[in-house]
Amino acid sequence: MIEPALQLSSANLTELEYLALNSELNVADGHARQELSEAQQRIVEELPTLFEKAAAQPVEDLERAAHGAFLHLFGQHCYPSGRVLSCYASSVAMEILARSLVTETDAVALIHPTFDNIPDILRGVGLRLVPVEEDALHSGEPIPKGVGCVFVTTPNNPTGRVLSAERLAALADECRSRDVVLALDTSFRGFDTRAHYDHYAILESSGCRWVVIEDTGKLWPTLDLKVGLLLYSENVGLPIPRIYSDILLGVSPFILALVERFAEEAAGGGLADLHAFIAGGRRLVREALADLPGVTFLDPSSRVSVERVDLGDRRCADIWPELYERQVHALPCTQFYWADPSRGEHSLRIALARPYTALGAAVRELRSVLTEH
Ligand code: EGV
Repeated sequence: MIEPALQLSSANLTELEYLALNSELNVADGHARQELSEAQQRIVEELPTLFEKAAAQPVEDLERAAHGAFLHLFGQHCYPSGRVLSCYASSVAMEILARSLVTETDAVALIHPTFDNIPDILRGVGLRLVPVEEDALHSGEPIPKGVGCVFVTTPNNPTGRVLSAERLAALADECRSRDVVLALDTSFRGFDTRAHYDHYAILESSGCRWVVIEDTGKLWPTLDLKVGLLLYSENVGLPIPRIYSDILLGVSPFILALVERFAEEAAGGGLADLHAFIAGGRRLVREALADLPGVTFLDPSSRVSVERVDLGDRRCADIWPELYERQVHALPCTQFYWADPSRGEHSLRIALARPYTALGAAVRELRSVLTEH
């Protein structure tokens, strides 16, 4: 067995998520692991028919239908339907963006904190990163000098903070006048209606150079059958389609057909049910831990499928061995603070897209560990 303390300090977040995969008390990764709703179960029962449909239809039609159903579900009506690239995952879209950016710039301003594979992918191609604090972003401080791109995760992971329409418009204007690419990762947008204003209407009318990464992977318990979407402005000036072609020919038409069906079901009421389900999980976590001395919830208005818990004086590293022993896996927030890990030392991220029984069991164990510290 690997030494737990060693794993905690040296691992990236995804490596910690691997450790959790076989545990019933896995509240680590942000993937959708709740039960299928009845309506979703019915889609799964029809998969052989869907497979046939996917095999029979031209891929172009399947792509257009899947993109439209997914993006309209969240109010994204003005997306450019001719510039949407389907990827195996949003991280693959991210890699394609990173490789494209490095052909024309050496530095990116990146939201801080955020999920660590974003800075890791950007640094992986040799880009220098300049942190932009969430507060600075939301209060409208000018973007740092010397960068070729501003990258914003909205709603952010793990904080759930959403960039408002007004701030997006101002940022897009600033990017246009300074000739900086504006890149958004909206992987968690499905959970928060405050992120359902039409981002593409704002981006397109600003005239800035922009890229958006969307993700179908966080919402529905489809066993990681999902796509990441990479959209870009006509004037983006980056070799995005060319680099896409280096990496893949396209995604499975079956998955595209599946995305369309799940999006249709969501539009017919499933999305509202999902929002209520996540809100219920969040309540469960807060009610189970609220009376513990020093414990607070850092993101009171968050609606995304993860919840940050501040541990007060306790450090993640102090409780990690005991959590590990009980097979409870949550993420330390350390690595989300990619420019200053110490700021995440006292908080944990708990994934909410789990059956209530599993979430409840994990939080009860966490409570008992926190009580002893
Ligand atoms: C989250 C992990 C990677 C990512 C997990 C995630 N994927 N590293 N390619 O999907 O919030 O737990 O986004």
